[in-house]
Amino acid sequence: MKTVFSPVELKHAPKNEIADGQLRPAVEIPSRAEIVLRTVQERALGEVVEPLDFGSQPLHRIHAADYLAFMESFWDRWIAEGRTAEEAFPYVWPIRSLRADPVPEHIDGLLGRYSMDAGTPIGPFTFEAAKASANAALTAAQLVKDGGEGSAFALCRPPGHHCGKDFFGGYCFLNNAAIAAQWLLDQGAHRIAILDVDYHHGNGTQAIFYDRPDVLFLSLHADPRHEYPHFLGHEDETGEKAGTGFTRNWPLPLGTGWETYSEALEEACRWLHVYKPDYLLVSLGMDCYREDPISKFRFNSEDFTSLGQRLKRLGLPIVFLMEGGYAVDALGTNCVNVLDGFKR
Ligand code: Q9C
Ligand code: ZN
Repeated sequence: MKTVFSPVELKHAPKNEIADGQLRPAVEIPSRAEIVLRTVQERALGEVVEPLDFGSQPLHRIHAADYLAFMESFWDRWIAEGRTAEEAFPYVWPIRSLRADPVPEHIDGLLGRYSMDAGTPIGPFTFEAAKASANAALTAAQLVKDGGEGSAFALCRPPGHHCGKDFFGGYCFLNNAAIAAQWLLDQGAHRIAILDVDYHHGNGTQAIFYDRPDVLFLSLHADPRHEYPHFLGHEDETGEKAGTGFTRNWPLPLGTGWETYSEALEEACRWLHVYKPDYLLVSLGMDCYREDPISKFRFNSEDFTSLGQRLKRLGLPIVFLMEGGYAVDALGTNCVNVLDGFKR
C-alpha cells in the first residue's frame, strides 16, 4: 500500500492549546506524522509518495469561499494588526440567540466567526500545512481511482474531521475526507461511504453531508454526552431531507475496549454491505488507544490489527486518511497495524 505524505504538513507546529482551563502543550504536533512515516518505512508498508497539487478548486467544493479567504489571509492580518503572539486563539463566538451577521471586520471577531473551539491555534504556516494535508488525501484518492491501487494511505496532518464548511476546530482546518469524497464523486463515482473510527465524533464531516444520500457517513466514537465534540454524534442523528438514513452514529461509553467496539463495527459493516459504495474512505484516528493522553477507550495495539483485518473483508476500494491519535510513541505502531492488518 502506498503512503502519501508531504513534509510541508510538518510546518503547522502548534505550541499550546487551551484545555481544562489551562494553556497546555499542544498534542497535535509534527512528531505525530514523523513517527507514522518512520514506522511505514521500517515495516516496509510500501512506497511513500509526495502529493500532487490539486489547487483550490476541490477545496471550494466543500468549504465556503469566505472561510477559505479568511484562512488564506489570516496570518498576514494577524501580523498587520501588530499581534506578537506566535499563534492565535479565538475567544468570542456568535451564539444561537444573538445575531451572527454581519461578519465582523475585527480579527478577533473573525476568529470566532470561523471557529468551533479555543483548542485549535492558528500559526504562520497552518493553512499551508492544511492544504498539503488535503492534497495528500486527494492524491491517495487518485491512486485508488486511477492508479490501479486497491487501497492507499493519506498520512494527513493536520487532521480534518471536526472541520466544517465554514469553521475550523478540533485541530482541523480543512476536511480532508470530505474533500476527497467530493472529488471522487466529481470524477464520476456515484456513492461514497466514510467510516470514521477516530475516538471523537466526526462532527464536521457529518454536517457537510447530512442532507445528502450520495455520501454515507458512519461514525463510531465516545458518547458526546461525556466527550468532545459534545454537541453532535448522538444515536438519533440519522440525516435529513434527501440524506435521511444516510448518517449513522454509534456513541460508545467511556472505557470501551475492542470487544464492545467490534460489535458496533459489525453493524457499521452491515450498512456498508447494503450501501455498496464505489469507494470507502476511512477517517483513521488512533485515539481509541488505551494510553491516549486525551481519550478514554481501551484499545491495545493488536486491536488496531484486528480493525484492519475486518476492513479487508469488506472487499472495497479503500482510502485511509489519518485523523487523531496522540500517544505519539505508539502512534506509528498502531497506525501501521491497521494498514498491515488490512494488507494481510
Ligand atoms: N480535555 C482529533 O482527534 N480537545 N481532534 C479535547 C479534552 C479537542 C481531537 C480536550 C480534541 C480534538 C482530530
Ligand atoms: Zn480524535
